[in-house]
Amino acid sequence: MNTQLSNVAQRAGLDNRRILVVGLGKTGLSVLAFFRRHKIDCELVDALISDEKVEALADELNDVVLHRELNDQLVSSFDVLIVSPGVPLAQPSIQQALAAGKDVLSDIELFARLVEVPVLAVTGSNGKSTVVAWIEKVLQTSNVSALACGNIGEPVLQVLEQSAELYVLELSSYQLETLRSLKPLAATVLNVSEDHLDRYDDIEHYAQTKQRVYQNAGLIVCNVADVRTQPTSFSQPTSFSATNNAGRSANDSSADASHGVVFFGDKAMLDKAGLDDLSVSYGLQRNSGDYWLYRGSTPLMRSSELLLRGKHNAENALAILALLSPLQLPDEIVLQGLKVFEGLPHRTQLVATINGVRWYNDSKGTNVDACIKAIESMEAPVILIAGGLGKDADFSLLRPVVDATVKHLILIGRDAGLIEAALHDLVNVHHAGDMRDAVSTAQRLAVAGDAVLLSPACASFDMFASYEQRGDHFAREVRRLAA
Ligand code: UMA
Repeated sequence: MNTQLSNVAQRAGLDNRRILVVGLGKTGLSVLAFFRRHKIDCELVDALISDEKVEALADELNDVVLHRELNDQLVSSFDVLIVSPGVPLAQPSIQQALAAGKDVLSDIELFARLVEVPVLAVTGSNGKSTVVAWIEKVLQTSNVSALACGNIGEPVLQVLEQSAELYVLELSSYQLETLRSLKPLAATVLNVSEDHLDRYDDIEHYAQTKQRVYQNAGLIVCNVADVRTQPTSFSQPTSFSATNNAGRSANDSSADASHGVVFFGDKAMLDKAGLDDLSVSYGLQRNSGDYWLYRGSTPLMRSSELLLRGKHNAENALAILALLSPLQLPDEIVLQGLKVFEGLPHRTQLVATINGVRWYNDSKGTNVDACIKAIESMEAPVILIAGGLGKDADFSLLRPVVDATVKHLILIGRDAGLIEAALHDLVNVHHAGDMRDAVSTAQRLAVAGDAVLLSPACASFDMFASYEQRGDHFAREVRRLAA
């Protein structure tokens, strides 16, 4: 066992506390395994778990009490609730626990209390997994042993005991709701667009939750074009001193005093705001036909040297340069790392080209903004497959890009009717019962030169276990066409 992790219960504030782990998905199971390793007792509750899953987990659960209903009586017998991100805090029994002054927290908060190496923290509505995996790649190219974790699919308590010089942590708004103790070396909200409005009062409430990532951050990295990413507690950007922040440990208590704010985005917009006079910024500017990435007024590289397409990915690369700046790595190594990242599966991933039609899997396009970005990055007429659980989104935001680029819209899932209502006057709408039906409809409609894009603008859980499973089904059906 890592000696730094001895006395874990005490350091995590769990000593002699009665602990209830709420939710038994990836997060809950990782908490249980971590507690076993450290001999910390807990009980579990999962109100939605199936009997089949309980049976499949028999080994993991053998000596632990699993409750199947979360109610006030159960909650009253515990001091601490460790709640999985997908379990809404608005549930009455959790509200009751909060009102009673119980410690309601996440696995991320436990990680934050225990981690002893620097953390880079990334949130945003779109692009956060790409940015986190990209940073991990850049650091590995630079011989820094970095591990990506969090919402990207790697529960934090699962990686905490692996040896790493630095963690690159992806945080969802759900994971930020109860987070207090994280002191990231640098943190960003990449962008804020409508998502998860079934869980928040409105987009401002969602943006405020995202901004919790900035509390205690050594360096704040925000988007010049998106005011909701800019820290509300800072009216002006303050000057950034890389030296003040470099090498700071994750739990350095001087963090509060040394906030720096750095902006990234369109260079003309940065120049207009005079931001270079106040701090170094990271800009994108078109020079003789190609976009260039800049630090302040220094050109660094062409965006065409990146393997990832689209202006939004060039902006992601700028955010990465800013987030890595406290580490003071040599430019040539960082730029080389940026150039070799190939992207993640299910993000505008080319699955196949069949008879001149390109088929793209963007199953990770689980909200309207991600779907817009995916359509914008296509250079051909698009046949769009969309639909699923709409999370109360405003699908009319798709109108300009659908009008400009989409020639057929194939709808699946529970909220197909809502999307149809928002777009039916602009585009030919078709309905499909399942993914196989959607793919064969697309094949019937597509001609050489078209792009068929699965970018649902919705969550997947009405038809699939996850966006990955949805993307895998799509890719399998497409490959069947090619066979
Ligand atoms: N459950 C209840 N009561 C409820 C809701 C759920 O008991 O009211 C139970 C379910 O029966 C299930 C368990 O809770 O057994 C599921 O917990 P969970 O939804 O928190 O899922 P995990 O498997 O723990 O995965 C979570 C994240 N999921 C969500 O936030 C919904 C994963 O992000 C993350 O990768 C993982 O922790 C590790 O950190 C996925 C996601 O969809 C990718 N994230 C959303 C997004 O990116 O938009 C936020």
